[in-house]
Amino acid sequence: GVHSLQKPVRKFPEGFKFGAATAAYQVEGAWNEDGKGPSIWDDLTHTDPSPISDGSTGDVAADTYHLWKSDVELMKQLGLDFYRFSISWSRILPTGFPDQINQKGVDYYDNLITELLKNKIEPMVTLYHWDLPSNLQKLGGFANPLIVEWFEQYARVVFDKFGDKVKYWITINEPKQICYEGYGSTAKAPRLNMTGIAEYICAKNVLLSHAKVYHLYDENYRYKQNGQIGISVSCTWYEPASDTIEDHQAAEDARQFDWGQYIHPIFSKTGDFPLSLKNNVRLRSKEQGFLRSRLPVLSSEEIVYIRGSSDFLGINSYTTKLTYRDASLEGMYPVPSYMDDMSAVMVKDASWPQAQSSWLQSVPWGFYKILTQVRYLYDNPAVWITENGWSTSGGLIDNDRVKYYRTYLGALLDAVEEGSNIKGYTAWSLFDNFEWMSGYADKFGIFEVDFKDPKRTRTPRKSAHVYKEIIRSRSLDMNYDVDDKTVVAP
Ligand code: PNW
Repeated sequence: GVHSLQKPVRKFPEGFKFGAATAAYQVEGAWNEDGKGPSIWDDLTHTDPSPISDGSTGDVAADTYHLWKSDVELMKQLGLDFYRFSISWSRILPTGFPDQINQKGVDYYDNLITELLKNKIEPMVTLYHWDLPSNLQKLGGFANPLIVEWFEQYARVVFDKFGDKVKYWITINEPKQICYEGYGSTAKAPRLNMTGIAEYICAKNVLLSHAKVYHLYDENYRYKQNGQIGISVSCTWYEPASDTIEDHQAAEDARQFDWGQYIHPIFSKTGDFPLSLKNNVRLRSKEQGFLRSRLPVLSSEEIVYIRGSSDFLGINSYTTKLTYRDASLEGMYPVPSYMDDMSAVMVKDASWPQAQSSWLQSVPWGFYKILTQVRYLYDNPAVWITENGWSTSGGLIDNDRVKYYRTYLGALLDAVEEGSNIKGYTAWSLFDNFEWMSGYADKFGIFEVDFKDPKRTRTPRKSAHVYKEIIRSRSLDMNYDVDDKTVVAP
């Protein structure tokens, strides 16, 4: 009868939490208001000619600096358990240093946090999502080992001001994007473009900065504030393009360079950088005439200091790439370079659904493989999915985004049912926002933002309605037709 056609409803585990995320520079605006100091993203977007593809800036963005109160009302309507946002370092410490604390900046975050808690939405706060105070970049930013102390001094101010109310902390968002894209290429500020050298120096300093702030919290704040602190790492799945040993090795190298570089030192039993990363960079450095490996050494004290320095692993995951090794392509990458050290070639599979962002294709089984691999390699750590989402060019009936969220959540449930210890899930993003070098062209919001409207009006997309229903029911109803094109939101 009819009942045999009913598919199951897949329940999320007891206590599983749903959230949505933004980051300060991408949404706040008010770039120079109320005493905020400049950051490297203010500097980059104000460069003439603009390197941003649509010439835009985050000067106003989604204007959450002014709209925070009505935004919390939207989050409440959506039923969010938590809201992940980042603090702008230079809004609190305009010079980067703690001698001047900008009270109006502190008030802004205090008001937002208080309003969230009043509405039973947990704040999950990222200390650093890429907007370094300009002064600290002049001093070298993450290429200067002193960043470890600067970051600790900033974190002390944040924990002192907000730590009684915030129970979930993320130190640093996406080390690879900071280091490789910012220091090894021109894809992110500060666009240092010194590949083969700078991203590895940055990697060591990011790991030590993270560990320093973990230990600061662990030793001086945890006993009275009782929260949890982790790091968010972006994880792409690299699938071998064929069944040859070479392609399997290329995919494994790509995974170790991409996220093992940051996860292994913190979450493995042995600590330190992954062996394949150390070997690849050391061998090539030697061939190239360097006297030491371009990958900095972690001393045994540093290895111990970094190892175990996280209460949970934040995973930001979006997509999958096919990976192969081709010896005839020797020399296709500059020497020295991160890509040459890895010696893997990445391609897209044309059959995978393509988002507005060129790097983003929908591959739910790749997300499943990431979660399974993390469970297997690092002894099943507590995991929060701190970002996952899809970009379009606009429109309110975002069926492809709905399909992406539903199929990725299905893959997450597959991993959970096999034992992965996943605590929560975060949609990127709550709002359309400033998508870095792509400006406002790539829209990730489950809420549309009208950037032509001075009021920056927000409108829920179909995906917001679907997400609301998933949160309300704490389940995925497998009878929902993911290819349903109807206009009416469920
Ligand atoms: C993240 N990848 O970056 C950032 O944390 C957000 O600020 C950004 O807006 C969002 O994703 C969308 O781009 C990415 O490896 C990091 O494919 C890594 C990848 C993609 C995006």
